Amino acid sequence: MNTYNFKEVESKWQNIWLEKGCKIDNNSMDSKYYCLTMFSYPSGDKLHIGHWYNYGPVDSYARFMKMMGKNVFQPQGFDAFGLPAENFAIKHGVHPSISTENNVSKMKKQLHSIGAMFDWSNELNTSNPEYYKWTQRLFLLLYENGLAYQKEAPVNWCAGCKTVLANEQVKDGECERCASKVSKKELKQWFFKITDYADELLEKLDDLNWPNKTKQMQKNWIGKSVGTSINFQIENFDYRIDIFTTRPDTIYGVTYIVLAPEHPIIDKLLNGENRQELLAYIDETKKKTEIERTSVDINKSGVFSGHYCIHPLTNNKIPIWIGDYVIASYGTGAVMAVPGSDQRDFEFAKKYNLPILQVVSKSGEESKHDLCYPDFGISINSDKYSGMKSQDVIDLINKELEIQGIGKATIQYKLHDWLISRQRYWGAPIPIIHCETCGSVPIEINNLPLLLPDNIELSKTYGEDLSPLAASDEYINTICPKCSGNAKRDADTMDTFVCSSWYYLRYPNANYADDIFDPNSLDWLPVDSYIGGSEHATMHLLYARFITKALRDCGLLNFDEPFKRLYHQGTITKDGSKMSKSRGNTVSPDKFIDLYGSDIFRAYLMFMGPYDEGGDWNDKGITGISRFLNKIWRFGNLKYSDSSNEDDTKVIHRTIKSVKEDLGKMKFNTAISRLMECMNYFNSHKEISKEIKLLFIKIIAPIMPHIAEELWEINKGVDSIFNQKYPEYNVEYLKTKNVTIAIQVNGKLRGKVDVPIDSDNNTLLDSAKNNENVISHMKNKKIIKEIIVPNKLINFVVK
Ligand code: ANZ
Ligand code: ZN
Repeated sequence: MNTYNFKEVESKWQNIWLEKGCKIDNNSMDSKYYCLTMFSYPSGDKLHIGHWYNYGPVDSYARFMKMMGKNVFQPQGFDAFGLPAENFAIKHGVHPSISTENNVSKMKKQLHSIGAMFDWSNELNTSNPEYYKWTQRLFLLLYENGLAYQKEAPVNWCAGCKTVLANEQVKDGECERCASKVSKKELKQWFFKITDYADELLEKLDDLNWPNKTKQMQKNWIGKSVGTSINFQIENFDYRIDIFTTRPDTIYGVTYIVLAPEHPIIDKLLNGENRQELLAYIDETKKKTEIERTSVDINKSGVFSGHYCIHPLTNNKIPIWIGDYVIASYGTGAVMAVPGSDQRDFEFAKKYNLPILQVVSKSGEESKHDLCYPDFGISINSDKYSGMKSQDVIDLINKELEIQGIGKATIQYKLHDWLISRQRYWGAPIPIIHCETCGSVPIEINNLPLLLPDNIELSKTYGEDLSPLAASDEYINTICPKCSGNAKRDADTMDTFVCSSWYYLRYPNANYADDIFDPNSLDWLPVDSYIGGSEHATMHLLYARFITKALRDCGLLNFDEPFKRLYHQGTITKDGSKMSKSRGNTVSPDKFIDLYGSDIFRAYLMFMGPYDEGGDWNDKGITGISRFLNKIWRFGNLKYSDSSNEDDTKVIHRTIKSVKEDLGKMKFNTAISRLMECMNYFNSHKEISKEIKLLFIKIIAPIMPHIAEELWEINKGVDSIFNQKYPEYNVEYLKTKNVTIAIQVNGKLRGKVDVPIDSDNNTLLDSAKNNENVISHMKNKKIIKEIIVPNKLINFVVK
């Protein structure tokens, strides 16, 4: 037997697989299985171990499903537009198209070394005009259907990246990427109307086979809140303030109104003598982040506006304040403050000496001290509602307000429309022309793609609200398609999350030239298993769900949800913190591939821990997997025995059963443990039956595909091992022999029990203690000692 030459064997099979193809098979659609890992992002560096951890084990799963008789489609591609790629290009002084191409080719080489069954004939690259042409088409579809619109909006502005960020990209008031402080700025921006789908996005979550935590995160992100909007008339002014409350039952406890500093009505209230003070205060709050403003432990601040409202039910005068704890973008940007029932209002009232009224209490009695009782209870000091359960009062108040025309039940969502325009270069240009006469005019499909010009100087600073594209006269100036007058192209590009919101629809026929995707390949959808990091729980996964629903309503799709089943692999950490380029703690897989080969590296990653937990990277254990592989090689080269031995058969069938169950649940680490036990059992064998040998090679094939394919060939298996059925186990061989155990109490035989051979002590004790005669002899006695002789006897010493 030769020693195993992984370099030769692995590259041999990688080339054969690539050539013979793992190409999509559009024939057996009944058993189709679309297995997708999240898009890879060629932002600069090569693949690190974290990427491998996504692609390697998932390929093992895909290979397993193939051997289970599924028609598996596993594509790959590159989410190649975006800020990190642009910044990388600027830093290295190359054009992003060139650096992206370099990065993609490096990544492809690495991906190739995984030896995965990717269908490269359907590769996608979002920065390719043949792809972004259809991203632009998607934009126009949404635009035509009223789901894309432009508006002036306060946006998160990152001075470091010189761009607008989505709310989701702001973490603790800082830019997720460069950690600069994020400030608010008014800019004209493009939005997708995801809020139209808020309810459906929420409701359909229940039907999805997704991790509960992720569903919960989406629920919180959508943030549905059932409440009431109420109109407060401003005294001596022809204006009304609309507030949103979830507790209309507390309306008799309103002692003041608070407006967000950004509230538009403030402008009209600013004519008093405290104008300067108000303006200064408003400026001050703009520097604070939303997190700072809403957090419970930060001191709330505010100023009195000098104006009053009239309470709609009591006609009392109540002061209007401006306060930083009210957020402009939620609800109506105004609240009715009930310091007796709301903690934030309570603190604010204490600080500024505003009255506190109790309108709900637990017992229905008023307490002697000022306090805040935030729960439901019995209404007090609430006119005709006093004495009722406060929860029941909600509907009654809503009715009264509605009859008077000053309020009604409404629903609010935390979810905002998706801001998709970016003042950056490396993205899909927005296919809109702005004409002074005709307004926004969409570019016709026949004129797509609207190409990104490549002669743009990127290292230059373009000023705060100027996209690099706006500086190019050649690009910006054009002719209006409607009136042929002079017009300007939109200068912004689309958020990369737009590119990745629909790519899974195009994969099954990635080269389709006639439309955004091939309607005849839609049988592949929805995706059967989608695997990727949990950091995408809200943005990408919510956007993709929205786009699927929007395209359905445009008549292009006939299903509601893109990803039937979602799985998050765990994260690989290094010394406790997440491996990522920005932290500079990435470990390159290349060295290990070079030293040990792809099979060992892949199996080692899978062996690190449960797949959904990940683990901390260290390479200490990799030699253990290396020894395991050598045992497999020795086993695969054993000479054949004439007949098979019964114990061998039993061991292999038990292994089939547990490994098959584990692989079906992506429990790779326990599957490998079983396989190791099995290999240890066979380690002293000098010969083995051909049947058992081939069975073992098939069981291990999804986990170590190269060595399995090689051993399959050496042992004259037909065709590729991956065209074989995954072995079935025979229940006959799973049965274990029984032995009879004698049960003694204080040394006298009191019973017998049959148990499976080699049962553990707990099983033995449990069955012994269930024997009636034994029970009667131990009645009212205390067990002092339990003596166990495995497979023979149990003796209870009692007193
Ligand atoms: C009176 C009240 C009394 C309130 C009470 C709560 C308890 P969720 O559940 O998150 O929707 N609120 C409304 N708009 C706000 C804004 N723009 N910024 C800050 N706070 C705002 O919260 C709704 C409640 O949060 C609303 O109900 C309002 O305070 C406050 F015992 O109104 B409540
Ligand atoms: Zn025009």
